[in-house]
Amino acid sequence: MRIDVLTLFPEMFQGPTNESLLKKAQQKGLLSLEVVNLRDFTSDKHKTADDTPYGGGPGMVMKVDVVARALSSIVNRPSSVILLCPTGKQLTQQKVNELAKQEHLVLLCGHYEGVDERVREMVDEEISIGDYVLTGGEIPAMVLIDAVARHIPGVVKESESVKQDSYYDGLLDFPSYTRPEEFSGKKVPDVLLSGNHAEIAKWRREQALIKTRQRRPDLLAKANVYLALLHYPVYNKRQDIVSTCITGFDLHDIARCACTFGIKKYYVVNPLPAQREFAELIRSFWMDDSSLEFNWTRAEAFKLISIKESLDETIDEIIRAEGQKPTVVGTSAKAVGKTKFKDLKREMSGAKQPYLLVIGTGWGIADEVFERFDLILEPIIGKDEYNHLSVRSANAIILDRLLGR
Ligand code: 4G3
Repeated sequence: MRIDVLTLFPEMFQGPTNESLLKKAQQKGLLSLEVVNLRDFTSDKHKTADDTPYGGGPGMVMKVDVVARALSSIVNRPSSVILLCPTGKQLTQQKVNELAKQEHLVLLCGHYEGVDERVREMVDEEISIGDYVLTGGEIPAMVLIDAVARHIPGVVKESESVKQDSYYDGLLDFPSYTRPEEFSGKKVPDVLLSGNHAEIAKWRREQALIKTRQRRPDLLAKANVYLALLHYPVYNKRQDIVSTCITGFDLHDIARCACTFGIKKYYVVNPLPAQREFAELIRSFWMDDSSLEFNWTRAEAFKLISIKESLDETIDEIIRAEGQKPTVVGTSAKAVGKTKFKDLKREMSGAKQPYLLVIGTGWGIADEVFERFDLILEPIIGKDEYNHLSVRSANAIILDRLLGR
């Protein structure tokens, strides 16, 4: 990976990037770090890189022309130009993992009170390392370099150790111990000395969960996902657009699956009034007082069901509940979707924003609905071309891939 840093203070990078793992990464040729002095791109004899703000006020602003010349001096189009500034999007482990996949990054370190607003149009993204102000973007750039470099294959000795990091799988680290076995009366937990690897793995996972629940319950917050079972407009066998019937199986099985995976609401979408009445009847039957007592797990699942006339009405209800439009995710058995399950899983687990997963009945969702989708999931592929899962089975697989542990 290549990283170019544009800064007014290149000396600041001397120490931190020339020790330990970052030094080794560069020696091994895994990381090529180029620190460029912005002052070399000034145009007057005083080498002025900053100036007073138009409109008055305290502080200095970094000049746009200096930054522009420095950026155009970089050969090979970089994958991403990043400005480190307090108003950027916060750097997270997820973001680090994304950046680590890129070939070439350019990091622009703002200084003083900031940069000329027109600089922001020249960068691909703005990143902040946290909600506080520093004297410059240099330390944030070093933080980013360090975090990203750990993910270049070969930099950290055991790639397993990166996978065990805090945040990697959304949990904090489990506790670690090394010799001595007893220190000031405090002993290492017996299970770690047992040699039973299965027991040790189980204990570590439990401890990570306990610690995360205590210290960072926000990390365990569930993804914000809604589900819609669409009965119209869908195709029949002859490619006519039809409305399909609501089935008892789909109400029961998908509701229980939705409940198991923490779906917020399961919308059953059908424009036919008689069909909706039928679904309401089944719903109220399984949710009356005696059922609640007799089979509360089923009643619990049925609470998730909401019967709607159209996809529009469904999306409107989510907007009203969440205060924002959900990302609408389509599914199809045909190879039209390009979004990988594991990518969407990652995206959803960190996100606060709502998602609406749309699953279709009949012979597939009509083409006109696909324009409404922000993303379309890749199809589920079995052993060969035979690809006729029931919507209940497909839903179970999809929810497990996206929301299962
Ligand atoms: C204002 C980044 C200040 C605008 C930079 C650069 C904090 C962070 C600066 C600008 C910074 C951070 C320099 N302070 N939280 N100061 O990542 O472009």
